[in-house]
Amino acid sequence: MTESRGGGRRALLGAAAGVLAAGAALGIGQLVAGLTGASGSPVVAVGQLQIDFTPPWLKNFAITAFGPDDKLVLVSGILVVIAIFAAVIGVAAMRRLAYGMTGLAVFAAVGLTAAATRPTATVTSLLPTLAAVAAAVVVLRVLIGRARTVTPGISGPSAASGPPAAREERTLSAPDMDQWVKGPAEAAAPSGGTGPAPGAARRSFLAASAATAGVAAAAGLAGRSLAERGSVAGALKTLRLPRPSAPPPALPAGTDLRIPGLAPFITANSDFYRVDTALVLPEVVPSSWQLRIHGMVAREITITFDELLRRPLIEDYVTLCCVSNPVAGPYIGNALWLGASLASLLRQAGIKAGADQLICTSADGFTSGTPVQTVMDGRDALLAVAMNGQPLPVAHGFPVRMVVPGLYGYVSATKWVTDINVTTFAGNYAYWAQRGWSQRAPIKTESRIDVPGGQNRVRAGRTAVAGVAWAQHKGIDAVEVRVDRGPWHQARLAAVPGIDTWRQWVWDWEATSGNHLIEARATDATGYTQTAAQEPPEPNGATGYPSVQVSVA
Ligand SMILES: Nc1nc2c(c(=O)[nH]1)N[C@H]1C(S)=C(S)[C@@H](COP(=O)(O)O)O[C@H]1N2
Ligand SMILES: [Mo]
Repeated sequence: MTESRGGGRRALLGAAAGVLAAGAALGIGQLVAGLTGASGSPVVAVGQLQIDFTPPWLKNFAITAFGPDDKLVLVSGILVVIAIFAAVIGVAAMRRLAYGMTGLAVFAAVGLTAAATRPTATVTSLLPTLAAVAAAVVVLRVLIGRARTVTPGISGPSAASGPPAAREERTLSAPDMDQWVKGPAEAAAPSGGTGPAPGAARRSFLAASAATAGVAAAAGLAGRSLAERGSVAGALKTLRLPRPSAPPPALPAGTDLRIPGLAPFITANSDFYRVDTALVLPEVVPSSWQLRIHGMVAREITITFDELLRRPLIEDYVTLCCVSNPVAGPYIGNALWLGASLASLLRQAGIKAGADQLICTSADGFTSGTPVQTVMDGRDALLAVAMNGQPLPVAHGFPVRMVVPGLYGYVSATKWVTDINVTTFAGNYAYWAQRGWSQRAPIKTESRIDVPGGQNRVRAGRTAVAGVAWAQHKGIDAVEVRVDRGPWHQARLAAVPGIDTWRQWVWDWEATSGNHLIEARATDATGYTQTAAQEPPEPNGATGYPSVQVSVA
């Protein structure tokens, strides 16, 4: 009994030493990331690696299950895994320091691989992980050394089987200084000297632990604030946006039916959905931003932010939509975008015959593959610099992103865009196309029922059924609603400024008591009616009628 309690205490101290070593690693890693401007701490690198290699079904699950919190869930998950692994390393190190060091080497290998395989990796990207592992090595050595003076029976499994008195003696025999010099594994062997009394040993372990935790936290916080220094926040505040050379289409009266619960016609920037692979938002200051257009062009072009702003700017309402949006899902939003014409810039570069795809790369290495023909056909394909009259929020691509009406975001809406390679679809796959999604993905004609929503408890009598419908760059011509698979009824459509936005609709329902199924379907201006066939988001967008189940009292 005494033995198992001693073993339990040894394991506990080892685990604590391991977790503290990991904490020191994360803190120091963050600090070095902040100092060197490496794109992120080891945790970020590992998280990013995980995002890039997540199979599409899992990515969909994460988006559906955790929504906007998916990144928080990922980071928390990584931290939990690290803590467990670190505790195991600590316990192993109590038996033999070499076991612990081997565990740290595995940590180092994972961290370095993650950092080195980022598309934006340079040699400095490895520094945070290297510093983190060095910190972990030092902390583990020191803490394990002290932990062993606290607990008896430290020199391997056989030690625990000795009589209590013998073990006590070994504990007392490890001089504290030796551990710094030789390392705990060797120092722990009985040497016949006198060691600290148990109380002093415990205090020494606690003091070292507290110091480690303090240094780790301070380093982590300092790293965070260093990373934010020279951030885009200042640039965002001082940026003055030019006025559009052509004003946006006048917003006709009645674009917004103002029905409680119905998505407003314009989505506020703060409410706009966000989907991207960036665990840490790229911070691109306008003064360093450049866009290079190259590949199958007559003249390569590199344009600065100031030069972009001097071009004629267009302002237009465009509804963006994510291919991962499930039927009736939230990954869609409508904004007023201000930007330069992408087509005019490409005409200046001179697209060579045979080119049919733009591979557009962001500052963080994401790529989208956009059809040349779509960008050039006269629609407002923009290099956007503003959203709803404000400079682009960092999360939405500051300082410049692409917006192409009619295409899902992953094939058109590259945020933080810095490079456009004019090329072909044949043999060239962008980020999501490499992961099994379609190379070409026009937005499908779809609709959503917003009202009734919530608990879907409705009073008998006249009730508004309302929602939005979209078929970007085709336009919505009709929305129909049916109850309990009965006949279709025409909904009333709200006004729209053009064909590139979603359109609100409402139908007045004489609700009768009981449970009812309400469904909707949209018809676009080409005469196509959205299909009832249910398809999942992958590989090119979900289909099926949106529906709500209501109980009428
Ligand atoms: N750099 C970058 N741009 C990106 C993405 C990304 O992961 N990285 N995701 C795309 C996808 S899938 C969508 S749906 C839109 C979403 O734009 P939003 O976050 O501004 O709503 O951005 C697109 N642009
Ligand atoms: Mo998307």
